[in-house]
Amino acid sequence: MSERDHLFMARALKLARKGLYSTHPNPRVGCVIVQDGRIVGEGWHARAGEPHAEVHALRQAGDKARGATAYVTLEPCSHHGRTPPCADGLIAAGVGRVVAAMQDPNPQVAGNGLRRLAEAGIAVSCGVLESEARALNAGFIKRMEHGLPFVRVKLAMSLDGRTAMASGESQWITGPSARAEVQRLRAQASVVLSGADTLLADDARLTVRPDELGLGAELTALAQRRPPLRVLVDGRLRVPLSKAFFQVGPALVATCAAATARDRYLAEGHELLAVPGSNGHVDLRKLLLELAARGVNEVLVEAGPRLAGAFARAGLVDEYRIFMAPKLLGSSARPLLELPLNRMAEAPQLKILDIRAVGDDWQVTAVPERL
Ligand code: AOF
Ligand code: ZN
Repeated sequence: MSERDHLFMARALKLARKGLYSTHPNPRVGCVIVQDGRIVGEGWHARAGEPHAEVHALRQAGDKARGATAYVTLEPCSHHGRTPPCADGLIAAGVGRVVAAMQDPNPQVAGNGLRRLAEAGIAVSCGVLESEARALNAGFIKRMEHGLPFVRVKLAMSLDGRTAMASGESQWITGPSARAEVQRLRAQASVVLSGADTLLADDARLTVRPDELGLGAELTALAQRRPPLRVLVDGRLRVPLSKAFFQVGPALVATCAAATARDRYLAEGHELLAVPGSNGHVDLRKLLLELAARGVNEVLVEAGPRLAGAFARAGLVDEYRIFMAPKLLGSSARPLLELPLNRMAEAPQLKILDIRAVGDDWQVTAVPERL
């Protein structure tokens, strides 16, 4: 694979990233069509139900697609979903070569798109900038391969690892830049999830506020059309419907309390989902399986130490985003995670992938080491 392939695939990935806030349940995909070393068509997938990246790029390229090379960040589809197969579109346009970053993990495609192209006499290669492409669609891939969403846990802490005062007071540990970053994390998620403790303590709404996203007009408008579903884990139905969380839009409440309250939630525009559990605690894996079945790719957990700790203990966390503020909250403040451990050997091992400054705070991205 040539340097040129990398260059054009990098451009296709950049286009794909424009769909970060709007394509779910679909993956983010970008496409670049190149004739004689020049880009003649570009496209990206914006919303499920709307044309795929290849369609936009082919439209722009017109006749210049004949004999050209198409760079796509995901294997072109071969099935009739909400839209017709892109592999057929590429064949009809007469492209000479297709370069994909990765195979489509969707079992309806899974190699069939590339095979169909090859059978039509098109030169096909796959795997250019694959790890970048996989990172962009970690949620879609996890759902397709494991039937579970990608779970990202956001935590905010002081330099001494505390997350709230003993009273529960936690606003604000981090500064405005970190909070804007959290807004973008919410907007890119299919679900923003929290627990009863957090809602009762902070009166959190878990909404995306368009003016705080710091995105351009086009992406902000797209994000607004596809806000994440807000999910409350409330095993014992402790959070009253009068809370702000329930006033700002529809929500899903996962509970293991008797579902007799369903109509009361429904009347207010919310869904009550009965999930098995024990001792008033929802079985989080079962909840995630149900969310994935509904097309949820990425879940952002913004919860207190108990619920975040429960996700960690159940081995359900794919990534931590820990915002670290230049403050010391002291010894009576609350720890970041409720994770009772006695021996060093029991401590979960993480790998830090990235640390960056966000305003006056620092953002640490870490993933569990899977042994
Ligand atoms: C592509 N290019 O830009 C995207 C693809 O319901 P549909 O028709 O939108 O199909 C959705 C499926 O198509 C999705 O699950 C994934 O397998 C593939 N997405 N494929 O060739 C694109 N977004
Ligand atoms: Zn397609």
